[in-house]
Amino acid sequence: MVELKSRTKKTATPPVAAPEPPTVPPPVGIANLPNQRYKIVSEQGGYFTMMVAGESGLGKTTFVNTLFQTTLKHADPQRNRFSPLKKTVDVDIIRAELEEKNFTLRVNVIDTPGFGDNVNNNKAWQPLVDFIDDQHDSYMRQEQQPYRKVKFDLRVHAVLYFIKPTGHGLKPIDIETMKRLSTRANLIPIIAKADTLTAPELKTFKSRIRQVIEAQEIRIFTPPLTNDIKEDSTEAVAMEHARQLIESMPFAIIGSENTYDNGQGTNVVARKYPWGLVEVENDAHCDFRKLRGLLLRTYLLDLITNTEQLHYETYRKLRLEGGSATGDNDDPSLPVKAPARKLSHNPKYKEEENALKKYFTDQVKAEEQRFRQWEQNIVNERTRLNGDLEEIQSKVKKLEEQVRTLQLKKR
Ligand SMILES: Nc1nc2c(ncn2[C@@H]2O[C@H](COP(=O)(O)OP(=O)(O)O)[C@@H](O)[C@H]2O)c(=O)[nH]1
Ligand SMILES: [Mg+2]
Repeated sequence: MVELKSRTKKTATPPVAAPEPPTVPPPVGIANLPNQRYKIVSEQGGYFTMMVAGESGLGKTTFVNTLFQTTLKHADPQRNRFSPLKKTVDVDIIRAELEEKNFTLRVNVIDTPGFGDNVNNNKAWQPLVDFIDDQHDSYMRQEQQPYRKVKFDLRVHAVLYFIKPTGHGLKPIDIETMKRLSTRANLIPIIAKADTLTAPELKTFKSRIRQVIEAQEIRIFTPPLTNDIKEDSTEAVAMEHARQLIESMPFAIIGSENTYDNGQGTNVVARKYPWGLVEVENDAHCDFRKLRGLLLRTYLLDLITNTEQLHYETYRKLRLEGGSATGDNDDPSLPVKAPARKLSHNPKYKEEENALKKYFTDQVKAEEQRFRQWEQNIVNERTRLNGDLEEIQSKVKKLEEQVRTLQLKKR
């Protein structure tokens, strides 16, 4: 695993404390959270775990580096692999630490290189879903111990699903994967490499995706909206901010690890084209700032509480009841219900079972071969002994003959 400190503390514009544009009301920074909630988080260590998912080459790694304004490097590539899932999709765990005032937020990023790279992408979502389920399972087991001190908690608070900027629509694998992820974690779909689409294309693409998400009943994370609030109150401002965020979904994202002079003497994180710069932190160019604000600032606590109170509780209930919360066992998009079902349905176990079967057959074949060889050896030995016996018998005959001749001569 990689331990690193983001440059948050040192840079002039730290990712967590970056000023928001005038159009968006300034959201509450993580250090300014109401005391009680702040306490809850800090006592639990201020952990936030986020998963990035989607096809290779969509800019997931670049996005993570952009988010933490640093290049995350793996010291030892072997140790970064989450071994149980090695065979299909690798799972990299990257740790970062964000500091704001006296508050430290430890961020775990789960990267999933290799997703959807196979010729047959049927069930490509399985390793992602397994990872999320396994974390819930591990947490549940630790909680069931007599001393309920949870030492290891990698429950995923947010899954960023990267959608390819085709401009057409969602692929079946996107829909299937998002469906399954959304019943287990807070799903945030994003349009990758938004700079490859023109503004009108992006607009149409966004609305198409929204339609599919709605039609397929994919439950994406949305900032909570409450009615009955007084106008001009802080809540009203927050509601307006939430509404703006919801309207921008799915967020269009641009990632870059380079900075360029924007012509006004300021260095900005951007992608450079012959016709100009596409700025990551410019709301007119993409939704990067909105997403960062949602993740690490405004809705961080909602993502965490939602994970604990909705997704983890659902998982726990399903596992303990041995049936789904709705009483309907057949929805494949829901988390696994009972260990037996998981065993038989999980390709990981299927693979192990097949390997064991093969091992057993090979062993039996080898033993049979050994037995036949042994049998053959015995036959050979008997033939040899028989041959020897005949030889000895004929020698005896000859000797008897000689004895008789000698006796005759004697007379
Ligand atoms: N045009 C464009 N290219 C990007 C963007 N983000 C990343 N890339 C490029 O896409 C390629 C793949 O990026 P990478 O982060 O390795 O993708 P990953 O496989 O999803 O982790 C690299 O050449 C990046 O420079 C983006 O927002 N726009
Ligand atoms: Mg990558």
